[in-house]
Amino acid sequence: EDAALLEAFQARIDAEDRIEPNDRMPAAYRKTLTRQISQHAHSEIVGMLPEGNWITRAPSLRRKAALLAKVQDECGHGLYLYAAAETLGTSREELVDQLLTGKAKYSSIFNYPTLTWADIGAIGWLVDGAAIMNQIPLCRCSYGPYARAMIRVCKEESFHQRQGYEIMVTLSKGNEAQREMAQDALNRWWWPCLMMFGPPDAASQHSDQSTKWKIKRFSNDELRQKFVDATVPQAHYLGLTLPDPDLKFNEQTGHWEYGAIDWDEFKQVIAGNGPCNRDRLAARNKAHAEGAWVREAALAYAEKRHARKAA
Ligand code: FAQ
Repeated sequence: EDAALLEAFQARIDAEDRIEPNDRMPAAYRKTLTRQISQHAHSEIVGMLPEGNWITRAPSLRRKAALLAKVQDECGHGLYLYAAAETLGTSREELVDQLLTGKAKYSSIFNYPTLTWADIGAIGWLVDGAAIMNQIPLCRCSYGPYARAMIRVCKEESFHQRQGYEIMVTLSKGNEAQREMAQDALNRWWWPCLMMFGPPDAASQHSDQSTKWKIKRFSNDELRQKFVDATVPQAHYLGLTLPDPDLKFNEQTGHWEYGAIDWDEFKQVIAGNGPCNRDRLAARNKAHAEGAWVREAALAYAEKRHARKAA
C-alpha cells in the first residue's frame, strides 16, 4: 500500500479525526475492523441462545418481561453491528455465512451452558459487566459507524447489567438453596468472564496495530484488571466468594490481584471444543434454515414492488 496514504491516514487518526465509510483507508484497517465488528455482531446473535434457554422458565412475569427485553436488545445489537460492518464493504450475507460455517469467531463466553436460573443473574452481572468495560472505550473508536453504534449499545448493556445484578441480590438474600445457586453460578462464570477480554497482552496479535489506529484504547489486560477491580467489591456485597484462592488486594497499587487464567481452556473453546460450541452453531444453522422462507418472501415482495413501479 502506498506509504503516503498510510502516513496521511495515521495523521488523521492521531488528530482524533473520525474515519467514515467513504473515506480512503488502508486495506488492513478495513480488514481488521470488519473482523472485529462482525465477530462482535456474531457474539450478540449467538449470545441470545444461553439466555433464551430460560425465557420460558423465568420465575415470574416481571423476570420474564425483563429477560425477553434483554434478549431482544441483543438481537438489535447484532443487526446494528452487521449494518456497521457492511459499511466497510462486506455484505451481511457473507458475514452470516462465515458464522454459520464456523469460519468466523464469536465470543468464547457464549459456549458455556446456562444450568440454573442463577446463571441469568450471573450473565447479566458478569458477562454484560465485562462487555460494558470493553465497549465504553469503543465509543471513542476511530471508525465512526462502530463508535456511534457503541453509544446506544452501552446504554442498553448497562440496563442488562443491573437486571442481572438485581437477580443476584435477590438470590443471595434468599434461602440457603438460592444462595448456593448464586454461588455456583459465580463459580462457573467467573473465569470464562475473565477470558472474554482476550489473550494476555503479550499474546494479543492485533493489539499493537489496533491501538495505533485507535480502534483499541485500552489493552486486553488493562480492561480485565478494571473489570476485576469493579466486580470483586460487588461480589463481597452479595456475600459471595470468588472462586480464586489467589485473589488479594494490593494496598500499594490499589488493585485486586488475581490467580492464573487457564489459557488452555480458552484456546480449546476458541478452537470449537468448548462445552456448547457444537450446539450453538447447530442452533444458529437451524434458525437460519427455518427463516429461509421469510428471506425468500421479502425478496419476492421487493421484486414485485420494483416491477410495479417500473410498469
Ligand atoms: N472469544 O489479538 P487479539 C457481547 C480472538 S460481549 C473468542 O487480542 P483483538 C454482549 C480474536 O478475535 C462479547 N475469540 O484480538 C452480550 C483474535 O482472533 P482472530 C463480544 C477471542 O481483536 C452480553 C485472537 O483471539 N464483544 O456480546 C476472544 O485485538 C450478554 C487474538 O486476540 C466484542 O466482540 C474471545 N473472548 O481483541 C451479548 C467486543 N478474545 O480474529 C449477549 C469487540 C480474543 O485473529 C449476552 N471486540 N479472541 O481470528 C474487541 O474488543 C476485541 O476484538 C477483543 C479481542 C478484545 C475481543
